[in-house]
Amino acid sequence: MSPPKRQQKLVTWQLRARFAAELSARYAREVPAYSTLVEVSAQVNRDYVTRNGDTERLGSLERVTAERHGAIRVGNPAELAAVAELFAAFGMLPVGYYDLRSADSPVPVVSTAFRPIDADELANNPFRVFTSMLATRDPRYFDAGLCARVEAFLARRRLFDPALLAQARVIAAEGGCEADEAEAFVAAAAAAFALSREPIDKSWYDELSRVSAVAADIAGVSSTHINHLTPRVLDIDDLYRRMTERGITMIDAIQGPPRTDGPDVLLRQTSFRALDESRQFRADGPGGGALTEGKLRVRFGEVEARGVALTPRGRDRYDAAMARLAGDPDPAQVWSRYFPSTDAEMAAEGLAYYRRGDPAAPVVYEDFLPASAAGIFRSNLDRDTQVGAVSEATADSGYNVEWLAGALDRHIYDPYALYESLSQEVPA
Ligand code: OOG
Ligand code: NI
Repeated sequence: MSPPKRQQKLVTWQLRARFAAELSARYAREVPAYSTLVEVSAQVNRDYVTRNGDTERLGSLERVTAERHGAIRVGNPAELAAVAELFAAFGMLPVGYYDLRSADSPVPVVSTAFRPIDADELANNPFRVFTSMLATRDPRYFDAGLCARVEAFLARRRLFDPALLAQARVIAAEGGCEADEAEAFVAAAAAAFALSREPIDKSWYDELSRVSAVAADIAGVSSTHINHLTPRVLDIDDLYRRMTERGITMIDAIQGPPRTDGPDVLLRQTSFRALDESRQFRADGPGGGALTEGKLRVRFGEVEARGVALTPRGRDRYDAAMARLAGDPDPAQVWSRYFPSTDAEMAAEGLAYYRRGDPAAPVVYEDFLPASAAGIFRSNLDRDTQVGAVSEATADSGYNVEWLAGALDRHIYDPYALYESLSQEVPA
C-alpha cells in the first residue's frame, strides 16, 4: 500500500502571491502593452541593482520584482463587502479611506485599499488592490430617479459565486488551505475579475457615460474587472524613458514628488492608455435588440516607484510642497526648500518613518495618494463630466470612513497607525 499523499498546506501569503501572479498572467495575455511594461520593469530593476548595489533598502529585489497593485471598481456597499470577504482569504485588509470626489479632478467614487498589514506579510508579498465604490448617493452626479435605477441594476447582478465567498471565509479563518484546493480557489478568484464578454446594453451605458465615464464603467456592465495592474520599479524616470523608446506613449508626466537627489518619498506613478478593445453592444429594441461590435478603452497600464512613508508632519510638508510645485520650472529646487536631502535629516526632523529611528531602515509607503489616484482615473478617460464645487448640503452625502467601516462591518486600518507600529517593531 502506498502511503497517503501528504498534502501541502499553503498559508495566506502564498495564496496572495499566487493570486497576484495569476491575475498578472491573465492580464498579460489580454493586454500586450502590460507584458512589455513588466519586461521593461524587470530590466530597469536589474540595472538599478547593478548600478547602485543598494536595493534592499526599500524591500528585497525579489519583493519588488513580484510586486503589483491592481485596481477594481464596484457599485454598492454589498459588493464592496463581498470583495472584502474574498480578499480576506488572501490576507488583504481594508486600509485607508479615499474620497476622490474632493480631488482637483473629482471622480464619483469613495475608495479603500485592500492589502497586507504585517511586516513579514508585506515582505513576503505586498499585493494590494485599490478598490473604489460608486457614490450613487451623491446628487451632483445622480438625481433621485437615476440613483434608484442604478441601485436596482446593481442589486440584480452578482459579482461572485456565493460558494467562492463561503470558501474564502473558511480559508480566511484557517489562515490557508491545502494545495489542491488553493489552485482551484485562486483560479476562480482571479476569473471573477476578468473583463466580461457579455454584450453591453448600449442606451444604459451611454446614459451613465453622460454622468461620468467611471459610472458607466462600474454600473453599465454586469461584472467588475481589474482595470490595471501596476508593477513597481526602483527608477521610474529610467522606466519612462525606456517605454517611450519602445514606442509606448506614456500619457502623463510622472505623478507625485519630483525626482530629487534626496530619499524617495511616498509614491511616484505614471501610466499609459491601453488600446481599444472590441466589445459587443446591444441596441434597444423588441426582443432585446441587435448586437453590434463597438470599442471600449477600459484597461490601461501604470507603473510606480515607492519611497519612505511620511509621518503626518511630513505629509503636511509634502502637501505644501506639491501646492508650490505646480507649474514651477525647477521642481527639484522647490522640493529642496521643503525636504532635506538625507534620510538622517528626514528621521531627525520626524518627517518620515524609519525602523527604530534607523535612517538606513526606511518604512516603505504601502498606500496610495488621492491626487495621483484621481489623476490616474482621469487621464484614462476620453472625457468626463465636470461637476460643480462641493456644496455644504452635498459635501459628503453621508460617505466617510466610519460609514465605510459600517458598510463593510470591518475595521478600516489607519495607515499612520500601521506605519507607526512598523517603525517601532524590533527587527526579526
Ligand atoms: C483606481 C485609480 C487609483 C492608483 O494607483 O492611484 C490607482 C482606478 O482607476 O480604478 O490605482
Ligand atoms: Ni494604480
